[in-house]
Amino acid sequence: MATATKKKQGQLDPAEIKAELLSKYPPKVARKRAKQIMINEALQNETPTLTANVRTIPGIITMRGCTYAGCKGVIMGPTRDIVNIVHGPIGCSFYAWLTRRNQTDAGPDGENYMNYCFSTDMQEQDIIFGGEKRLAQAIQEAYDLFHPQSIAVFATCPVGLIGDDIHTVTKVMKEKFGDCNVYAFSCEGYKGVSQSAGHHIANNQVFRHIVGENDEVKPGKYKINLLGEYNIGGDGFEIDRIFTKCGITCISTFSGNSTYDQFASSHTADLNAVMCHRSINYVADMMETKYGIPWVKVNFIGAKATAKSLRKIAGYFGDRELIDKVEEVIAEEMPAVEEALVDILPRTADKTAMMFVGGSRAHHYKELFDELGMKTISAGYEFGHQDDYEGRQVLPNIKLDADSRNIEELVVEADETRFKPRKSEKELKALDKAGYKFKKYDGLAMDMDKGTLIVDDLNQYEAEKLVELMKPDIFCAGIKEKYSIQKLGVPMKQLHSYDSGGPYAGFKGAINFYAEIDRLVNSKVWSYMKAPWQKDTQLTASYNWE
Ligand code: CFM
Repeated sequence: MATATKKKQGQLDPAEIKAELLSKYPPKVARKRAKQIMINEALQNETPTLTANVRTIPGIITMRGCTYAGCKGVIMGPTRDIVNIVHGPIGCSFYAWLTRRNQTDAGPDGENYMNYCFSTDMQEQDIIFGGEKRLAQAIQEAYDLFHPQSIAVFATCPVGLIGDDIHTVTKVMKEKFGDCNVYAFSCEGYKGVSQSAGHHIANNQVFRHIVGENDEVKPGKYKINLLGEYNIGGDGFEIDRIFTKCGITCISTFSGNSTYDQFASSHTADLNAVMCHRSINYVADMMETKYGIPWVKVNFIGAKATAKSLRKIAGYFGDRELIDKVEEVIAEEMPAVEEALVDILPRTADKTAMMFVGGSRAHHYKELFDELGMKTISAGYEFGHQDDYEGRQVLPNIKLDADSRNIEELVVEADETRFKPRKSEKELKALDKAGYKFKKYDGLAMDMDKGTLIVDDLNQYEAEKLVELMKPDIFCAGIKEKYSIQKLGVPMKQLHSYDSGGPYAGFKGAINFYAEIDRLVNSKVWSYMKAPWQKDTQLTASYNWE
């Protein structure tokens, strides 16, 4: 055992903690992992210092998911009126069915396929003789039963391995139907190193097959798209409530509670507000190039962040009417938030948190912990890229590897008739002078304190070790981590599914989150984790497995 563990808890410096995490590994693995563990300096380097978006070392129990999960589950899963058919063995569908808590509201049209699980249920004979006929049959059946506007097909690993041509099948079916847009995603689980590759594949196909399909201009004065918001636990509903109150029209959300038509007419909006940068920045960039819609980074997690994001949107349009309305809404919503904090803050202040979630939430939720007076002592992503950690200024210096090159990069050009700059050169200059930044994301590291630990693709072993060494008051990750962490006597909050809670976005969401964290970090139950004989030296006893 390394000497570091002999020191008392809380006395270890970050370098010792890093050394301790690595000490268990064989030298080659330790060298690789060392590059994915960064003692934060909060610098805005031009060249990335942390390695990310690389393969997990075989044998390590990663928290990551697969490419299919990122495409079918994350980006397309929350759409409500597109029939999403999984081409593959039933397991891939079953385990992607209703497992992410995206909420939907069917609205007046009543179309909602969220509750269904559509699968081609491939069998051995399809693997041997090919599954294209079975896929065509499944598409036909879905069309006959539901007559949806659109059907999407998702490839699972075996489909790629046997080489079914899903794109030709969907093309033929689209032509046959004439009134239903059918397209496919080559998002086999093995396509990339994580679900992040699936986001990119989904972005490409949504842009190629849906965005721009409906030129009808929708009513509304201040029209935006909200990109990278998936309505987990109703977050999107709370953001919609706030937008409506402010008079902001959301043409399309990518993709919480979204419809086919929202995507199809999203190019008519005047601003793209990007919430989760990792999962959807490709669509934002492509829409800017093709249609001239600028994008800004926003965050509706945290009351202050919500206010800041609303001001950012209002500042873009620059109309006094909207600016005043946004201020009025903030003034109306904030007292309840402050009131909640007056009660809770004394119980949460100076406590510590750790967060290891996906590719953006560790950053977003840090805002909520800041509001609770809690320090984020260690954080990281499962599948973030270097720009998500260190800011988009490192983009030109990220070295592409074979895995990244494997994912198609669409070549996009300005649309001949529909490209329309939303702001004049003069207006852009004025905005720039006022400090308004487009296409900018500073990443997680900038907001983390100096000396905190940022870890990419944290694994099961390191998670437990970190908790043991740093003893946070709360640990945030997903269901796979939940119970192993709680067995260590530390409360664990799921930030993917919210443990059935939420919403946590917007003003009302912030209040919900404060109450939830207060309940978790101040619960007495954690003090009962040790048996009496483990705490009192006068007693001797042991568990029967010892
Ligand atoms: Fe974006 Fe997400 Fe996330 Fe993500 Fe996800 Fe998710 Fe997530 Mo789970 S799109 S990167 S792939 S914010 S499902 S809604 S919680 S890992 S941090």
